Order: sequence, then C-alpha cells, then structure tokens
Amino acid sequence: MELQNIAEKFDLQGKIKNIEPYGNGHINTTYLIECDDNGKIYRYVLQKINTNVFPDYKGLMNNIQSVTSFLREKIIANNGNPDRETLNLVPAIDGKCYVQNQDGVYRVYKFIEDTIALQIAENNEVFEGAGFAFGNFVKMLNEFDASGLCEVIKNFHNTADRFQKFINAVDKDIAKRADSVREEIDFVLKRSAMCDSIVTLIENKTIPLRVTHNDTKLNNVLISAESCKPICVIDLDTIMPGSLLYDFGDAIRSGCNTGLEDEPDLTKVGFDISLYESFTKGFMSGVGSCITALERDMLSLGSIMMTFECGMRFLTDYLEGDVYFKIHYPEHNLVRCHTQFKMVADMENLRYKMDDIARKYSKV
Ligand code: ADP
Ligand code: GN1
Ligand code: MG
Repeated sequence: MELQNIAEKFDLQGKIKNIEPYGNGHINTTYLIECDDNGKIYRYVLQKINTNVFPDYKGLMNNIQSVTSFLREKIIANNGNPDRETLNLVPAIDGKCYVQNQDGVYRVYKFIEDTIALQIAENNEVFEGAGFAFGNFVKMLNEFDASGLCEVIKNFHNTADRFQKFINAVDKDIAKRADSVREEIDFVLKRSAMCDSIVTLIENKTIPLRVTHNDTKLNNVLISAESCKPICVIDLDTIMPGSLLYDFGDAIRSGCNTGLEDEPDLTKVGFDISLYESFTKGFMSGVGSCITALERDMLSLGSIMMTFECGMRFLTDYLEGDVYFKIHYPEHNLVRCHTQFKMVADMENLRYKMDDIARKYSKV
C-alpha cells in the first residue's frame, strides 16, 4: 500500500499496524498512523501537504522546524511539557523533515494523546482556554527572529488583495455562477472601503508586524479530552509575519459562531457575544502586556475583517469552480460564505459592545 511505503520512510517506533484518514481540515490530507512496539502503541499524524496551496513546501517545513524548536526551548524554560505543548516533527530516515514521492510531499508529527479538537465552542470555559492558548502563542513568538521565515502564501491576510482577487473572479466568472450570487457579491461590494484598513495600519507601522499563526480556528488548538484545558496550538503551515488582529479575529470568526462554519440553516448561525467575552478574557491573559493599546482598540475590526475576508474567499472559490478549499457537495463553499456573512452582519451591530469588552480585560 502506497501510504504504508511513505510511512515506512519516517523514523517511527515499532511496526506499522494501521493508517486511516483523520481530522477535518480544508487544505491538507491527514492520516493517523498506529504502530506497535512489542505491545506498546505509538501513534503519529501523517499529513500530505497540499502543494497547490503551498508550492514552497521546503520553505514551509523550514518555518515549522524553526518555530517548533524555538517553542520547545521556551516551553522547557517555563517548566512545561515540550512533548505535548508544541508539535514535534518526526524526521524521515534520510534525515529530512519530509518525504517526497511522485504523488506528493508528506510529513509526520507525534500524535498528542488524550486531546481533542472541537469544531464548535461547546461552552465558554473551553473558548476562554482557546483564547489563552492563542494569546500565549503570540506572546511566546514575540522574541522569535522572523528574518529566516518565508512568506508561505503571499498576502495571505491582505484583505485588499483578497478583494482584488474576488473582483477578478467575478469578472472572469469561470464557473458561470455570478448571476446566481448577486446578493452575496453586493454584500462584498458594499464593504469594499474597509478592505485596506488593517494593511494600511501595518504599512504605516501604526500597529506592529509580528510573527503570527494566521489560521487560528478553534480546531487548531488541541484541548485535554479530560479537563478541556488547552494543550497545544497546531496547524503551523501559515506561520509568518502578520498582525495580532489576524490571530484574534480568525479565532472569533470560527469560535463565536453559534453554528458550524458550514451550517446550511442560518437560523442556527450567529455571533455569540458571551463567547466573545470569554475568548477576549483568555486572550488578554495569554498575551499579557505584549498587546498595544491600539491593537486592543482594533480587535473588533480584526474580527469583522477576518470573518468578512473568509466569507469573500469562500465566495471567490465558489465563483472559480471550487479549486481551493476541499468541498463535500457542490454548494459547500456558498453555504460557508453565507455563515460568514451572517456573522459579519451580527458583529457590525455589536461593535461598540465588543470594544467595551476588549477594554475591560486588557492589561494595557
Ligand atoms: P489542516 O491544515 O488540514 O487543517 P491540521 O494540521 O489542522 O490540518 O490537522 C487536522 C486535524 O488533525 C486537527 O484538527 C486535529 O484534530 C488533528 N491533529 C493534527 N495534528 C495532531 C497531533 N499532533 N496530535 C493529535 N491530533 C492532531
Ligand atoms: C483553511 O487548513 P484549515 O482547514 O485549518 C484555510 C484558512 C481558512 C479556513 C476556513 C492555508 O484552514 O485560511 O480560514 O480553512 N487555510 C489556508 O475554515 O488557506
Ligand atoms: Mg487545521
């Protein structure tokens, strides 16, 4: 079996017993490997890197290797457990950190046992924990030297650039779907003026450029299966220079939704401000005094922008014929777009309350 051949090229402990699909990501393909070493079970995560999305997979793996080594040292210095609190790459037998064959590029991480990833924030405590984890992540990387990091996806959260790509998709209308989504297109056009707001703040150096995660959705933090406390921030593919507003905002986008990202029944979808408060409380405690007062005052904008951008990306992909995100049925990207736009509209109405909450918990 092909996957077995690939897995055997990594330095795994014991004999491979089973490999099966795992997880819920939209980009890479994830498998769980189970090995048996004289009755002791060792588990690993095998991932096929999506090289359409990440053509510079060498740069990407280099980023992950340097960031995880840095985090390991930090966690040890804080008396934490570096085998559970950061991802650990398993090297290939030839010493590289990935294996490439004619079919693609693969990597392996140690499986972090007794943890779960949630698709939806089940309660406020869990989401406060996720807030702490992502805030602490930004803080831990505050001293990381970003000069060696490559920008794996150029302009990843440059909303103005995303808007331009959206306009191109509408103009080209490759999948001949534009006429059926005029309302959604108008939703975007009405908000075109805000698209360059964060980019401009960064360019002016009004807010700092940092090393950020850039994909802080709730299922990218592993939590303890027993206590629900946060254990490890995962999915490090998009670590690169970015804004704290991206990390805060993307987590709010995914975690403050009362429904799933692809919930077709919009009556179940909405922005939950009490979850916003819990996340903000956790994030502020994790990030401490690393956040600037201006960043704090822009958190509501970051949340609206990241949600708007993601909805616009789903709509762009729908217009382009579903070439980027994995879909499970033809309208999947459009359904995802609707949930994001519903969240945007809700947040626009609650922006001032969101600002009050940020000020209430900030340490600056
Ligand atoms: P994607 O980029 O496709 O979202 P992720 O790296 O987030 O891929 O992995 C997909 C899922 O696999 C996660 O949501 C999580 O449930 C699980 N997972 C990933 N890495 C680990 C790990 N080291 N230990 C345990 N579970 C993991
Ligand atoms: C993708 O890889 P995953 O599923 O965690 C995407 C994010 C989107 C998210 C929407 C590299 O994240 O930017 O916000 O889907 N990742 C990439 O669910 O494009
Ligand atoms: Mg993920």
